[in-house]
Amino acid sequence: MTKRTIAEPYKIKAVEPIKVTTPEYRAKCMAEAGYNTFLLRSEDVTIDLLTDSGTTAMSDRQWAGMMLGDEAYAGSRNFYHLEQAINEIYGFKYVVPTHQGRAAEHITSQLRIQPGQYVPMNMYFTTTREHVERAGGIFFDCIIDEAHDTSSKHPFKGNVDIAKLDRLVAEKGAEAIAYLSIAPCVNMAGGQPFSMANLREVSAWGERYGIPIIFDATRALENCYFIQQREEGYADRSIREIFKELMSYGEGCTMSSKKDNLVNIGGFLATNNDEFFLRAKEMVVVFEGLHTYGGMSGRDMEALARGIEEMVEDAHIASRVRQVEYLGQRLIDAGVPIVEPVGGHAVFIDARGFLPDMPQDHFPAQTLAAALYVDSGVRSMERGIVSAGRDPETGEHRHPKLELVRLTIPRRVYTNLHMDVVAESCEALLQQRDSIAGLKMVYEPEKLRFFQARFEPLA
Ligand code: PM9
Repeated sequence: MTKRTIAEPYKIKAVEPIKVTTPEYRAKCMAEAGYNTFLLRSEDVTIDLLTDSGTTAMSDRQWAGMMLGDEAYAGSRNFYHLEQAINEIYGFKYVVPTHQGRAAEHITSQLRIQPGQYVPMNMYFTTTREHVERAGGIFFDCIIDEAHDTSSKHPFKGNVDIAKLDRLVAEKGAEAIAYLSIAPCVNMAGGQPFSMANLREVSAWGERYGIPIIFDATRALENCYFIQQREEGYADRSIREIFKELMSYGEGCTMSSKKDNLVNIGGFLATNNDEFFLRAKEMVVVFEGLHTYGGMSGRDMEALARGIEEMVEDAHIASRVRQVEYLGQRLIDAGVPIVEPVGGHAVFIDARGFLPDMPQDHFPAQTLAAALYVDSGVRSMERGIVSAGRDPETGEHRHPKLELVRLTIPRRVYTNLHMDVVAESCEALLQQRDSIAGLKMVYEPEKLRFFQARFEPLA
């Protein structure tokens, strides 16, 4: 029997109108934004697939919680709700709230890395690597090779290659490794999960050398859904149980609550390590705010506590990932080259496959993202040479194997008819791909350049 349709497990109570625009108007907006979708005004966007970060629609229960904000400077009751939700669902003892994920990464990197130490990650993430490097650490890619191959259909492309970790220890010694930064549903690989079996091996490897795992837990829920669907022994386990098991292999995590946790702002650092917690608590007051709010208001912490409870509902996560799958399948059917299997939070178009004659130095993914916006008002994001930045030693562009356009699906925001519009626009562009010319970069910020870089058409 074919898979039965799952309807969204919610009803829509409030709507936000979308402005209707023309291709001529959008061409003008794109030129004014320097061909960078981050620099567009949101009101000029028809379907916003820039990111799933902070773009979630909150539930009525979360909005009701916003009215129960305790805005005391110290000891807000909402902090204790948040702490309890994290203790119960993540299973970590201690919580340090932060305004968003990168603040938790900053504190973790500064406290846990000695200059010159390595931090193995299952592929880089932009902000995580930046904080590791700022703390004097060295990023080491330990993801399996299949993750760099858009044609590989490996079901767990987020897996760690233990042989790569062994080689690092053999060359540099275990004391040269600060910790393992392991990300579920690896963003830059196309939202690809790791298996629980692989995580168990990584954890055993770490224990052998006394090297802890600190998760970047940003999209762990979607990873749990893939484990439930694809890994033997997990089909009858609830997402909540799988999630608890997954987190149990970590000493702690950094978290951008703007994703899994179903809120528009927030983050935290959680750990079972007493010493790390004490030092993180001391540091958070310098950079974020008191340790019982860390950059968030009481109402935001209440919405977050409630979001954490809602995120582990099986119906929610199944509907979320299956909407991403729906868009992916529409694109596959239309012949658009995408990263397969389809990831948990986004569909990634393979810009090299889409524009095979364009050199990477002409920014194919950036170009395609700009063309998609002009065609239909769909906003996407470049995840290729621009995002990869420059090598700090040579100053040259890094040339990643993956040159992707990310169509990121916000949680509980769009319907599958919106997905149809996106798929039709990609298909239309594929038919006109010979007329798409590349870009040149005319302004380049030194750090995280993809956010603010500006471009001009080459032709
Ligand atoms: N990710 C994203 O759109 C927000 C913008 S950065 C391009 O994918 C991971 C895996 C993330 C992430 C943010 C952060 C940082 C850490 N890890 O944005 O600071 O995907 O809350 O989290 C974005 P914050």
